[in-house]
Amino acid sequence: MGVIQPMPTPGNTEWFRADRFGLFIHFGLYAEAARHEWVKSREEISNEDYQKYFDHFDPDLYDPKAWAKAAKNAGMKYFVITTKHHEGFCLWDSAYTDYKVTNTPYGKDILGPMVEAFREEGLKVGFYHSLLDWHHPDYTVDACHPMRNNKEYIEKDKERDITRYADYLYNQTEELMTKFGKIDILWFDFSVAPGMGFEGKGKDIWQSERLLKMIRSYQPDIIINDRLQIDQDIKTPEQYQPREWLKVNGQPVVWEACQTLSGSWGYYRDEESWKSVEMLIKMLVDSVSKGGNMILNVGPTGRGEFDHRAMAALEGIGKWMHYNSRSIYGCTAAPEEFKCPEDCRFTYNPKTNRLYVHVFSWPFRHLHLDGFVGKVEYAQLLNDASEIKMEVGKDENAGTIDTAFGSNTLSLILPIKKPNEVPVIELFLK
Ligand code: H79
Repeated sequence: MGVIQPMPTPGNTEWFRADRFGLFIHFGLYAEAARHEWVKSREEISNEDYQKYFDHFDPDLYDPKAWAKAAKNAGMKYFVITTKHHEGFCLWDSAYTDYKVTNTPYGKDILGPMVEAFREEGLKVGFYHSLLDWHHPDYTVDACHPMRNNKEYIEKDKERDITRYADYLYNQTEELMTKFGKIDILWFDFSVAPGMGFEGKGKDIWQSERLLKMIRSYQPDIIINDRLQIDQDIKTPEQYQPREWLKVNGQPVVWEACQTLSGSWGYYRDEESWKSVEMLIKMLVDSVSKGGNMILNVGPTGRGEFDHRAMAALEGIGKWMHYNSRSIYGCTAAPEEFKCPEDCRFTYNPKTNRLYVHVFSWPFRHLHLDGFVGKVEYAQLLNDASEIKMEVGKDENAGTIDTAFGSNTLSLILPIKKPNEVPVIELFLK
């Protein structure tokens, strides 16, 4: 059947396209400010004033095994951790900086134990690494920089040598690629647009070609994202759901929507915009229905824990996944010949030839599938394998179904009560 295949890429995305669901973790000094991971830029905080977060970084409750269990129970198959975010703080014992976790009151490596714990739970390992660095002495000011309005700081750009920063980026990336075993994903963030009278930063500044060559020499199959300004394995729409399978030059590509629980990525205590479990499940389903993945973020607290709101979301999704993950793993967009009814999303498993109908708005009694007559061998609710009866072109007055849909309309007879947040009907195709 006509299943869309994305364009081939340098790395190996086969497992990634089957696993579909990952956990993003944003953990750094900004967890203590607890008001967005961009707090240093948003509030234009100097290095000196930001130092208090470094001096008080002590996530005493940090238990990577608990994080890994929470991810696994939510149905996530891979994770991506911020090794360094834009603030410049490093979660591992890098040889190239003192601005790292081992020099904080916590005093221990965070990254190594995390990698180990997630691997133990069977999750694939990904590293996020910021291209921006608001702490490095050679990193010049740009439109995103916390010191973009500070004349004195900008004046010193003359003494800054961005090629030294490029070497730092290279050396640290090399550490990440060589000291933690097999790394499955490398997620760079991001190339800066010009603005406010400052130049942008892209592939020439980062020396992206050189970086990519080195990364692939150590980790040939690794999946690399698109933000070095040279497309590699995945496109990464941030905080939006694409309207259709993401395309580059008209060709469908491998893609992953990165999404938050509440808007920010770092722990934000007072944020009120937490998404419901139902919305989060729909976003995951929507991604898979368009041939993509979703990576959902948790920003742990300064104590080193997933807070109760994040845990409740993960547990809610996990409960749904327990009954319905068959419509996610190994699934992709349905062949185009199948017309999706209103308020629904299709996913399709090419290996089993089953089509999954996700009903976003539960209708009264009937779900009509146009053009499906003769194509479905059996239908059931996925969560409990209860049969869904099917009828074709019954006379409206005689009983059950509106004949206006015609004889090529297959009508599914639904229970009155919807079984869970996002019910899934499994269609065994002929
Ligand atoms: O790590 C998470 C975010 O912190 C990071 N990517 C995810 C995974 C991210 N957030 N925003 N961006 C990347 C790009 C945003 C750039 C802008 Fe701007 C910030 C546009 C507007 C505000 C730079 C600063 C340009 C204008 C002001």
